Amino acid sequence: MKENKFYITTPIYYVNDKPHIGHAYTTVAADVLARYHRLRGDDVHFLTGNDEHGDKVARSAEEAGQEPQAFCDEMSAKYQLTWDRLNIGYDDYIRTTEPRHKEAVQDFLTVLRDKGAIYEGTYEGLYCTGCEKFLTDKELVDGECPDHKKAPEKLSEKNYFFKLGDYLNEVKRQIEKDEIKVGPENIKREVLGLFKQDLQDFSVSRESVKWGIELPFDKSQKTYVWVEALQNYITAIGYKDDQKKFKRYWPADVHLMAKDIIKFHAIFWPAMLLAADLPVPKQIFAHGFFTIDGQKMSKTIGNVIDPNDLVDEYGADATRYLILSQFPFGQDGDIKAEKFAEQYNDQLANNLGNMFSRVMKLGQDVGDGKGESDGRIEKKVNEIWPSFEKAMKDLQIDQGLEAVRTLTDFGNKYIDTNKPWKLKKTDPGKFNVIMLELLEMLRHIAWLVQPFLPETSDKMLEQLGATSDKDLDHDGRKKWREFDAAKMGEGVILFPRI
Ligand code: ME8
Repeated sequence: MKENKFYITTPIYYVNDKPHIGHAYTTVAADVLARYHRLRGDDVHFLTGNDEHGDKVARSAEEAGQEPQAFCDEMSAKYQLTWDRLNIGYDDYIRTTEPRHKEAVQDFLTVLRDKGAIYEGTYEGLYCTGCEKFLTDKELVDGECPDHKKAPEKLSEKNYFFKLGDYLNEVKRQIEKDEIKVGPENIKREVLGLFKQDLQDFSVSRESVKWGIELPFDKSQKTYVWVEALQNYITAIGYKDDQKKFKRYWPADVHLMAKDIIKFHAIFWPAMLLAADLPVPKQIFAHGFFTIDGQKMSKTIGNVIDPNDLVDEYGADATRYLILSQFPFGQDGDIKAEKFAEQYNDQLANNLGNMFSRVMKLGQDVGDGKGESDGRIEKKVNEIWPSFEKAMKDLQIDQGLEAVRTLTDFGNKYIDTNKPWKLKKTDPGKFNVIMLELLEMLRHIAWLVQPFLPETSDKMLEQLGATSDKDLDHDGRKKWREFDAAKMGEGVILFPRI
């Protein structure tokens, strides 16, 4: 069995609407990290899925004139199709309406109840179905939910509560000590700040909600959608029915999300796990929340970007790249859709694409006899790998991409300075050595871009005659070697200019 396991998750997305570029951002990022760890030879388990219960989904189904389950099936299929089109290589897809999830949730809740972490009470409050949560007076703006621009409903009902208070000190301690690593640093500070507020016991059930999982110890209640949703991270890996798998992958190495749902993940979820005597996640990372042209993405404004439209226009790889390279991973930012074409041309067609074409074309003329190498290309390649790997291990995806860009920029400059097309006639020995080194650099680039641009990476390796590299391990692929030009192809255009 492989030594290192790497279990990474995305949030499970609500099915009340089809996927947009925000969902794609997290999912592509998780896929890139999963692919990177697979390259390293880790035993990767990448989980994504859909959150299908609760009033919000039930109401959307009603508006669509469908039964909730049929509606969920249709919407979940849209997500899965989008992920297929973006080449998302998840290992498992969890839907909260699946029996495996429902049964495991009931087991988990029984454990919490038996351990005395759940008690009965009454809840009165203002509930926003858009957020699927009770809001405090402080959170309202002019009596309305600021996110959904709707007045919340007054609800009073019998409820079961989770004794959050019993676990807060321990969760806080673990976050402070990085036993649960919350990142990036500003989000960790924000989360620690939350402990200063009045964090109250939260309810784990709803009496009025029909579309949900029955509480195992009170059939009049459905499990609060957030409480069961968080459990997907364990129900999917066999918490109930496959202890071997569960022990193999739990705790999660990374829960990835945006900061909108960090409180649920960094405070409520570890508290529930502690109550059940289960290990807590190792790392929780919230990337930034982005706006489109300065505004929050919304159907009403009409600025929602459908990732499928981007795939139609740019293809899967370029869309993955464009989505991820807008701003530093972990920071908020603004996306300007009209800039995509420009970025595509600048960074993919002209930079990586152009260098690949130039080197492949000139490489056709490599002959016998080699002059002396200045060693600069090999040195640069050997420098890039560690900075790339550090960035990827630290979840600095944008820095990983930056490392690749540094190398392609270096390559393009090296070609401009050394003018191999001239050397071909004046100094064939030097021409040969430079071209072989540039080709070897391309082989490294093919591996560096693999997590981001899997199709492009395959095309590059094929053209370079290096597909047998796939049989090597990570260290073998990273090793600088003498390029074998005998097997190379004639080159292809990786990114046609738009
Ligand atoms: O919250 N910028 O589901 P959801 C960046 N079902 N990321 C964005 C984004 C944006 N503008 N919009 C959405 C839920 N996202 C729950 C999760 S998990 C146990 C339950 C991404 O469909 C980002 O990952 O509202 C965010 O955290 C998630 O979509 C919210 O997805």
